[in-house]
Amino acid sequence: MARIFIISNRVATPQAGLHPGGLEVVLKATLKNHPCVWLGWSGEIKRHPKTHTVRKGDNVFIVSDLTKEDFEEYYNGFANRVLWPILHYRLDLAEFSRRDLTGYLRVNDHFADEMVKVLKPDDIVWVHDYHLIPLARALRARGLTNRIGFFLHIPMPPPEIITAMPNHENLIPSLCHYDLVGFQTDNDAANFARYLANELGTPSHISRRLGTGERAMRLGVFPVGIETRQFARMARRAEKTEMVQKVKDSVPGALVIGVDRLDYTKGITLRLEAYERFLAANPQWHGKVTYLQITPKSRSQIPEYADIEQVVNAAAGRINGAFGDASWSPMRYVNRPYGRTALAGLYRAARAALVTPLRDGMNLVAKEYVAAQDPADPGVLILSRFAGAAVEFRDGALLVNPYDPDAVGAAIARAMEMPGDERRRRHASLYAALLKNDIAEWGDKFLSALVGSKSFNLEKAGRQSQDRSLRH
Ligand code: ADQ
Repeated sequence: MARIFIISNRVATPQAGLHPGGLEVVLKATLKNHPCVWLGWSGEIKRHPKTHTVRKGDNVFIVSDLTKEDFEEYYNGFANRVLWPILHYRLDLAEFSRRDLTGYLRVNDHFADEMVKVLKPDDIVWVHDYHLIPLARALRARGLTNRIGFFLHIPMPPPEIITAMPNHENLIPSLCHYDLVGFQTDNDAANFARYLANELGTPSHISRRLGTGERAMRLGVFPVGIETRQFARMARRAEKTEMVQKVKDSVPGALVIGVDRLDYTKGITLRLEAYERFLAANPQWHGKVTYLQITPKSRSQIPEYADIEQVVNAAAGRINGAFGDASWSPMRYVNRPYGRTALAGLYRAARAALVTPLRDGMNLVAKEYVAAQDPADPGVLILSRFAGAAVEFRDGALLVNPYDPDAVGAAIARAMEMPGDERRRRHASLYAALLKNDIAEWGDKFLSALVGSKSFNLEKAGRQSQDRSLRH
């Protein structure tokens, strides 16, 4: 029987799970509704790497250890110090080395070798994210003719930025070995289409099939959503928990919340500056508002991440020192991860959320905040116009330019003073957008586009895929 073969850098194995906001949630419906194989890195660094397999129900999880060299070059190096900054429009932070690129290609080859051992001719392959851009090329080089789709969770910048990456001409066109390449927004897809038009001379109309030798690749837009109703239910329950009540009781007046991984793309430093401007311009709010920033550390071995940790720490201290008094701290800054339920309850308790990334593929925090609100007394979402979520939330959120702390500060003041009617109207529009694009259908939307049919039927798709592989 045909299976969905998922490959991503990390795998949410039944024992380990993954970060609660990660791919596990995004792929939950796919894993539940279809037999799947999920392959990727185990998260372990070993001198003698091994591959382990775990089964649960109809699903198989295959994880492979990496060597220290693989980890440094593929993960810390090329993926996180070249692709991550460049795809987030930060050429200034990219540190390219040929050695890291070689390591990146080597690990992609390794995953392709592991896949070849277990892949069946009728499997539908679904590759996730920037760690695995050249994987389809590696699989095709090994003779595989399965349908292979790729989804990029992070932004695709304009060609003027991508072409500044050394060796882009070897790496980026390798996406043409996929049958379908999916993006979060029209803008990302259009940027890639323009890259192909400029660099390879292929037609740039997004929906057109792009002939690349023997294969035809299609582009598509599949904005990631959340499990809206489940998250709303969770928030209602969480509101009553002791932890959330304690936080509410300890805050004089309104709570403003920010939840992000500690990453320079999330705009935390400029956001703190905006809060500072809000406090300076609005003394009437002193003692009546508390900003809670929840920010677990990530990728701490990379210097840019260690730097931002220091800058944010210092800014939080500065704000409390300058504006606080013995009975009120204007901000609380915590560095630990919270469970999903606790986060849902805290979102619901907050009068406003500050989601101001400098660039973000989608941003699920914005969506979770909206789902968690009480429709009768909802909070206000202050959202960067540079988050993918701004496309769906254009009407209901206060859209801001995260590079303009005065404007973001003014948006905080507006959110604090917004009348109930306007808050309810905005929230209804945001919630309707969430319901329209629930994550439960996301996987099947992508997979039906990959197999070229209106709805997704694995058995039929498997047969088509096998016929195709026999023809080759
Ligand atoms: P991320 O960059 O990780 O994802 P985001 O979409 O905001 O960003 O998802 C973060 C998830 O982590 C959310 O579900 C959030 O609840 C959770 N989280 C954040 N801080 C947390 C904390 N302190 N404790 C517990 N959980 C926390 C990438 C792209 C995004 C894209 C997603 C999905 O960068 O743009 O939206 O993939 O495609």
